[in-house]
Amino acid sequence: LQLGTELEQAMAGGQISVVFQPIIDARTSDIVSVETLVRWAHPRFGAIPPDDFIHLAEQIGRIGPLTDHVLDLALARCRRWLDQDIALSVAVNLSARCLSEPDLVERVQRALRRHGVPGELLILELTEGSVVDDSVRSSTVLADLHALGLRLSMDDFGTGYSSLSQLRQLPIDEVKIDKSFVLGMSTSQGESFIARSIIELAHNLGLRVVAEGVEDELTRKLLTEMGCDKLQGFLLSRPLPDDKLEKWLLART
Ligand code: G
Ligand code: G
Ligand code: MN
Ligand code: NA
Repeated sequence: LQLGTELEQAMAGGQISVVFQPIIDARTSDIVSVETLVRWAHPRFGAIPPDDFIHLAEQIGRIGPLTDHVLDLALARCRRWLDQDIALSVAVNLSARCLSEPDLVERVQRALRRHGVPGELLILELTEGSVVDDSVRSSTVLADLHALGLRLSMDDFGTGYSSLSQLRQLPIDEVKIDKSFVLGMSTSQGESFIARSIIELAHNLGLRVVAEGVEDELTRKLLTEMGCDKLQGFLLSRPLPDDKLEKWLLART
């Protein structure tokens, strides 16, 4: 819990940064968006994995400020890309707890305004668990976020408990097939079958599909043949710091 008190300081002191992982259109290979992933470079402990400190931030009630910080870094970059005539959507992960913060919608709206980024360029990634929560389902938070023009993406899809009727009723725009299924596709028929089923199901509900964890050409080929809309994974690119992403973008145009 010592780390918890250091978190605030870490944000102010620039120890918390973000990297961006490209997401490409499966058919054209054009880059369509990037997923923002938070990093903590601790002066004594080195790189602390996000899974560790996000959990910690949730426990000590500081996930709100951390999310705002990440959103701020992501939208600042997005604005700079816009200034270079690059209209790249940016995805930010929301932890389950964020959805029950009463001022979330207002904070997201303010952040978009502050950076002059249209809502259309922001994607919020939600976990299945968070939208299954009764209080979230019965609230208008998802609809209110959607009304800002941004897109909602269901992350880690296939691992949680969201039902078909929820997918249909909630204002979700896309699903991300969990990497546990995608990683096994080149060696296991079972995983391929799951991926194919998710794609078909999502398309029937009018949703786009992103596959994460694409690590090899065979998987890329299979997913593209199945009609998967977008691809993300180490085969295409690892998460990159801003300057490396810019080089990656330049090298592809
Ligand atoms: O970044 P990495 O590649 O190690 O991600 C590990 C986990 O941490 C993933 O589940 C990812 O969704 C989560 N994660 C990364 N950045 C953020 C963030 O800014 N907010 C939240 N809530 N989760 C994040
Ligand atoms: O939970 P979420 O989907 O937001 O997490 C994204 C996580 O997936 C990050 O930790 C990111 O580094 C990781 N990731 C992205 N692409 C790949 C990949 O091709 N293979 C594996 N094993 N992990 C990946
Ligand atoms: Mn994600
Ligand atoms: Na995921």
